[in-house]
Amino acid sequence: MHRVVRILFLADTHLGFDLPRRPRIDRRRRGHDFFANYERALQAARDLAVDAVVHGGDLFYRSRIPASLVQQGMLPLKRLADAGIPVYVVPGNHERSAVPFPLLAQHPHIHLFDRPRTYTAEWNGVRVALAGLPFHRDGVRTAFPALLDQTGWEPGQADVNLLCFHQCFEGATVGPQNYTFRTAADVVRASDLPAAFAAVLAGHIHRHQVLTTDLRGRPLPAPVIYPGSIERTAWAERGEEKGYVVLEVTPGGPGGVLRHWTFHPLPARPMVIEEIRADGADGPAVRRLLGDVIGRAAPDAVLQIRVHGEPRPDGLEALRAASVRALAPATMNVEVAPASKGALQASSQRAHHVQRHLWTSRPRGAARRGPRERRPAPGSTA
Ligand SMILES: [Mn+2]
Repeated sequence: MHRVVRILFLADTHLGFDLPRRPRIDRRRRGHDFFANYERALQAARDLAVDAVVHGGDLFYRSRIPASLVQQGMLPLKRLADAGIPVYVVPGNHERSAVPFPLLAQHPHIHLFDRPRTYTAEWNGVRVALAGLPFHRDGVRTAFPALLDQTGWEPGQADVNLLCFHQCFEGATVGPQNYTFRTAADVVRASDLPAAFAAVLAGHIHRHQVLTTDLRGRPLPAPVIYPGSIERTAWAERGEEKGYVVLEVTPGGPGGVLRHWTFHPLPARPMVIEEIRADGADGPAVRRLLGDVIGRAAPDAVLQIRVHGEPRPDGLEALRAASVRALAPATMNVEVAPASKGALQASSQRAHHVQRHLWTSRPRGAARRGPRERRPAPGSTA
């Protein structure tokens, strides 16, 4: 018998993102893309006949969600569990660290890290212990060693030890400028990671990455795997590939060995930022400029058009959201934003609304920062 365990690991699915029940305006909603990729990843778990699925948190896009959305999001997990593939779920910051849906906990094959705890299982003759904790909002940096103790994990408790959480880890990077998480209160220290784990399965950082060294370049006792989000949730993620990870662990060493991992990309819609110069432009001129950039973008793109300068009044009219959408294919998401403050009253209000809409799902904890750390644009972790 091959003493190998295969686990499909996904995180930050943000179900319900841009999926209003009663939309005020008729435009393409990105929420369906999130659901489609979620289903693709879980279907892969069945096709690959993995031994278990781990969800690294932020299953839903916020904590208060309609019951119908909970049902819709839970159904694919229940199908997996019904098929005999156990599912482990880490509550993320968008679940407020306590998943408000008792359905999850009721299924015998769905296991929730509703508090720091350790689940054990045996697959293919390999005893596996999965220690995990729900998202810890305040000062995880100092709290982490105690939280880890509270999981009840022990060296030698199984052939393979895995650790699951939804936190920033030292050295993780996000955003177009490769912002690096270092010493802030919400960043888990590399030196607090015990040696006896085969791998850390982490959610929260939306960029896929596997960390193998600390900030000084010293090897970590175990790789920290971020599968990243399954779709782009913010402009800061526009260059990132999206997907999930399949990993293979096997006995060996103090807590097992990560033998292999593979990143499986999912189709994510292209996000494009274009700039136009509209100073003094009238309606027809603005529509021409918009038509040019819209025509250049892929028909399924998520497009932001940044406008420089102050157009004439009818040019401003042409920049209203509904007018812009009318110029774009129905498959495209398009929004207009002012390139600078003070310009474009009408569209800047619209842009403000768009940003609030995009960023209301930002975790409260993300606002906390260390004294010397500057944060990237909101939404890049979340
Ligand atoms: Mn998230």
